Order: sequence, then structure tokens, then C-alpha cells
Amino acid sequence: MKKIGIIMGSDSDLPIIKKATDMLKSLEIPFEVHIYSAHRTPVEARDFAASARKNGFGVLIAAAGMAAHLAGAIAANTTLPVIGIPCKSSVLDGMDALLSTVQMPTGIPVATVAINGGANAALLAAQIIAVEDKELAAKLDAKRASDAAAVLKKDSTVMENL
Ligand code: RP5
Repeated sequence: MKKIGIIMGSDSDLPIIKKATDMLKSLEIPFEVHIYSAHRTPVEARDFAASARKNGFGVLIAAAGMAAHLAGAIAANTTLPVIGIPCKSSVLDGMDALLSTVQMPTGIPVATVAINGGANAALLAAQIIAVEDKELAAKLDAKRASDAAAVLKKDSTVMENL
């Protein structure tokens, strides 16, 4: 199975990344995590993206806050699918990172998930890998079914608590 590469702009983004790695672990998908910044370590970020395909990665996830150029900078250096996670910082409620991540120019796409959307980034990466992996696709189908069952169980008792 192809690996998923996860890059975060700072170790302060770790709580968001943990949501992604927890999900990938639960689906038994191999991953590798790095702290590379588009601004503070641009050479390492570029080199990682440029060599990712030959190093066995299938999808890259990039998480950053504030002027969040990381996902775009990664996408500029690979044609692997790149998923961006805008991270909320102490000001502007993450809108700065959301717009910096999502508003990519034509030709360099970044699939952007919700602000702090680490779990969905992992699920989207898994769904991309599962296009060519029936076993993983079955796990994703089973997760959908069990998530739906959990909601319906709550529905069946909701009136008891009112
Ligand atoms: C971004 O700036 C990082 O992704 C982080 O979300 C934000 C703040 O970084 P630190 O100053 O906490 O290292 O590049």
C-alpha cells in the first residue's frame, strides 16, 4: 500500500495532526510525519514534496496556520494529490489559514478540508488510496455503516432524555 505523507508547518499544529494519525492508525494505513515549513524550512519542504512519489507516497496532507502556504508550496512540487488542513491560530479564527490554503491558482490544486479538519483529511486520503485497494475500501464502507449505526442508536433513545 502507498504511504501517506503528513507535513505540518510547526509542532504547534500537532493536536490537529494527531486527529489524522489516529484515523490512519485505525485504518492500518502506513504514514510518515514531518515538520517542514513553507517559510522557515522551504528547501526541506520542497525536497520532500519533489521526492515523495519515488519514495512511495500516494497522497500528501499538509497542515498549517496563519499565512498557510504550506499545502500550496507542497502541491507546487508534486503531482501527487495534496490535501490541505487550515489550522486555527490565536487570531482570525482560522479564516486566514482557510483562505490561504483553499484559494489556489488554476493548475495547482489543493483539496482543502475544514479548519482543524485532521480526521477528514485522513479519511479523504484513505479514500484516494482505496480507489485501487479493495480491502481498504471495505474498511471504509464498514466505518460508514458503524458511524451511521451509532447515530441511529442515539436517535432511538433521544426522547428519553427530554
Ligand atoms: C504556521 O504558523 C504553522 O503551521 C503554525 O500553525 C503557525 C504558528 O507557528 P508557531 O509560531 O506556533 O511555530 O506556519
